[in-house]
Amino acid sequence: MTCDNWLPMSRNSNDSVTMPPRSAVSRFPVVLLSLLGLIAFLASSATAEQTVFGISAQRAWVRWMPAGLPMAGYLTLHNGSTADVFLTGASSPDFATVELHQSTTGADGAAHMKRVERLAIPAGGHATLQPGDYHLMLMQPRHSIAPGEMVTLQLTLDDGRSLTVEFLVKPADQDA
Ligand SMILES: [Cu+2]
Repeated sequence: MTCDNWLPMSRNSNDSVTMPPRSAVSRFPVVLLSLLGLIAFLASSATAEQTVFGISAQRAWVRWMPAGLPMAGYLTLHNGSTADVFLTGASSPDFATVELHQSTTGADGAAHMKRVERLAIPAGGHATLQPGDYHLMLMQPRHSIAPGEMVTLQLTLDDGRSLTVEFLVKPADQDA
C-alpha cells in the first residue's frame, strides 16, 4: 500500500525536534572533511614504506584485543643492505612491555608461543612477522587503544640502531 510510505512521515512532522545550533550545523561538514583527511593520511602512512638505514618496514599492523589483553604486531622488514641485520626487540610509548615471540604448533596440535632473542633480516632479503609465526607481543597497554588507531613501535636492531614504525590497529577478526 502506498499510504504506508507517507503515513509515518506524516506522524513525524508532528513530533517536536530539537535542532542543534546553526553554528554547529554549519561546522559539521568542515569537521567531517577534516576527519576524512585524517583518515586518508593515516591510511596512506599505514601502507607507506618506512625506510631507515637500508631497513624498510611494510604492512605494519596490530591485531586489536579488548580489555587490556596482549595484542600482536606484524610487519615485513626488508634489508636493502649487504649485511645481515637482526631484530632483537622493540619498545613503545603505547605499551609497557614488548617482546619478540614465535608461535609454533606443538606435537599435540596445540598452539604455543615462545620468546625469541632475535630474528634475522638477511642481506638483500626480508623477515616476515605474521599470524601463526613471528610477532611482536604488545603487553600492558598504557592507554585505551581502539581499532583504526595507530600505535608506535621502536624496533631495536642488533647493531644498536632503532627503527620507528607506525602500526595500524585492525579489528581482532582480521588476519592480514
Ligand atoms: Cu606472543
